[in-house]
Amino acid sequence: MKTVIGVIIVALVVWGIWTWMDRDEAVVPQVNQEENNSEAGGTELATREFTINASNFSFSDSEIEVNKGERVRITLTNTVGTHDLVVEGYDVRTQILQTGESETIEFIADESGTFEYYCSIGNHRAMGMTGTLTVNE
Ligand SMILES: [Cu+2]
Repeated sequence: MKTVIGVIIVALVVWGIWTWMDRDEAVVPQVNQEENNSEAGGTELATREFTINASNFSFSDSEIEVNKGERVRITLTNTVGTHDLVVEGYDVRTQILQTGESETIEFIADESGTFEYYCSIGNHRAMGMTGTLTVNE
């Protein structure tokens, strides 16, 4: 009889621990699932690619448009002169490129609105080396 009671007590203790651990675990996967979902959303970001040529004194594309949350990839190729590309309001810029050089910059368009991009060399901006990035809500 003592043995039976002993077995029951052990069984209850094991069940108690198992239940407690199970509850504890049940909370964690839910949190992980939410994190995974948002991560999955992150990897599903559409990427918008633009190839822009810079010359004296203009960009080949003066208007580019994306949707909010998309990844923007801009490849700037400098065909002649010394130029760069700065996206105002997004704190993104290429390095200063010499003739024949190119550089790709990438960022997430996480803010909607209209942003000017321009060449920051000398007075190039004033001479018309500008463009508009539109990020639709
Ligand atoms: Cu320039």
